[in-house]
Amino acid sequence: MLFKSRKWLPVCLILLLAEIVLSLENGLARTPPMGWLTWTRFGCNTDCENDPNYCLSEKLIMQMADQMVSGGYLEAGYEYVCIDDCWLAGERDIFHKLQPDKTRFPRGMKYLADYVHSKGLKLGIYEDFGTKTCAGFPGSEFYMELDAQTFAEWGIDLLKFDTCHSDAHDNKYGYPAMSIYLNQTGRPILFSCEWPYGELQQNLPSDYAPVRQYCNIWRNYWDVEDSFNSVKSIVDIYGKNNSLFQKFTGPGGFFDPDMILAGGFGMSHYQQRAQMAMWAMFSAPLFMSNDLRDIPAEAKSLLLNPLLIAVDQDPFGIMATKLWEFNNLQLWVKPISPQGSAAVVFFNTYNFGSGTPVSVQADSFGLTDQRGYNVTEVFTNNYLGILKPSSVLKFRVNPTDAYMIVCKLLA
Ligand SMILES: *[C@@H]1O[C@H](CO)[C@@H](O)[C@H](O)[C@H]1NC(C)=O
Ligand SMILES: *[C@@H]1O[C@H](CO)[C@@H](O)[C@H](O)[C@H]1NC(C)=O
Ligand SMILES: CC(=O)N[C@H]1CO[C@H](CO)[C@@H](O)[C@@H]1O
Repeated sequence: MLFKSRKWLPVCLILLLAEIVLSLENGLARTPPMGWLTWTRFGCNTDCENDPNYCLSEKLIMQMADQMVSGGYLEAGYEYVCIDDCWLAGERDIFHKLQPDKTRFPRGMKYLADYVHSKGLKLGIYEDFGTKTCAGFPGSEFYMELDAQTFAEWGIDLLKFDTCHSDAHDNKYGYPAMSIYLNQTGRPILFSCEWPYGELQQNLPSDYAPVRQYCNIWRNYWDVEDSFNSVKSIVDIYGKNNSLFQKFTGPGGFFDPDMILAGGFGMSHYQQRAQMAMWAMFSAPLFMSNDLRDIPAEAKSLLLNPLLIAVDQDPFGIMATKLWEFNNLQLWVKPISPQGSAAVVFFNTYNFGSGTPVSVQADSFGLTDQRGYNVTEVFTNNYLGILKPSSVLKFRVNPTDAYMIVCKLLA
């Protein structure tokens, strides 16, 4: 198919940046945070007796921290090692302080944080705004100030704050309160909120201005699952709410479409790279949930792809614009540095056939500068040469895959 010139003005995006709303001023998440999170791969496996190598334990976290360094992930930008639900003991201690499960985390969280820090990494932990966590462990409601202090004492660097067992009407009070308590500890702790996600689950509308003001990253949709359908459903929500979400995205605060599943079981290599491409286009946090001790080579090189990571980590921190969707093919364009440059993704959601042949003129996706652009294909690192506004680019997009290029404006 041939896409005719559809003019698109990068100027709109510059205006958009100018009116960006307040963000949380803790100095963190200037670019989308990157790291690793237990949930999709290890879930709430607490059975260390029968499943010692896969249960949620101090040993698992330390092994992942080791792998983050030796596998080159830290060097590529993945710095947070994060524990999700199910690390807690069933009860608070006699002083009402949170405590980890003693058999699975025998040396406590301060020890684990020190270990993770000694590797040059940061430690993330999980709690819940409600009376209990999603898995039924003690929640933070009525103890938020104490819990913030406890996390700071332990040396925690990121808090994922869930929304189970709470009334989502209270999120607009509870999340700001926790944000302020975290601030008062004096320790910069990246605040990952499920505030709008809680509202979605209880059919309440979300106001993203305060969310951005009190959180560094925020979930607003269902958990990602290890399937292309799940990834597609998330991309669809970002497409439907594109201009709204763009307004609240930028250094200091980002929408969180949930974990990266490259290296998992449920998606093909093509689907895994399509997910990474879209997340990079959204300026989304990149938290892998996989087993870094055992990762296919293809998935590893995808996770470490420097061009892809550079698009995600672009200092402008803009969320891509969805220009069109036609016959299951979506076109997304993200302005990146240096000014006037762009990352471009063709995302094919069709799951049949041998791919979609595309023939498209560069100015139809915003490459209108006569000086031209250096164009490189992201997954293969193929340099495609210089593209002028009238140049026509021809390629195929595989079913449930993406085609991704980076176009740097020639000075
Ligand atoms: C707390 O908030 C103030 C004002 O927004 C900010 O300057 C400071 O860096 C914050 N401190 C931490 C530890 O987040
Ligand atoms: C464009 O590519 C050429 C050849 O690889 C390189 O020398 C030049 O620095 C690039 N320019 C930009 C703006 O990226
Ligand atoms: C979170 C959010 O704002 N979601 C909206 C995205 O767009 C769909 C379809 O228009 C709405 O139904 C959602 O409320």
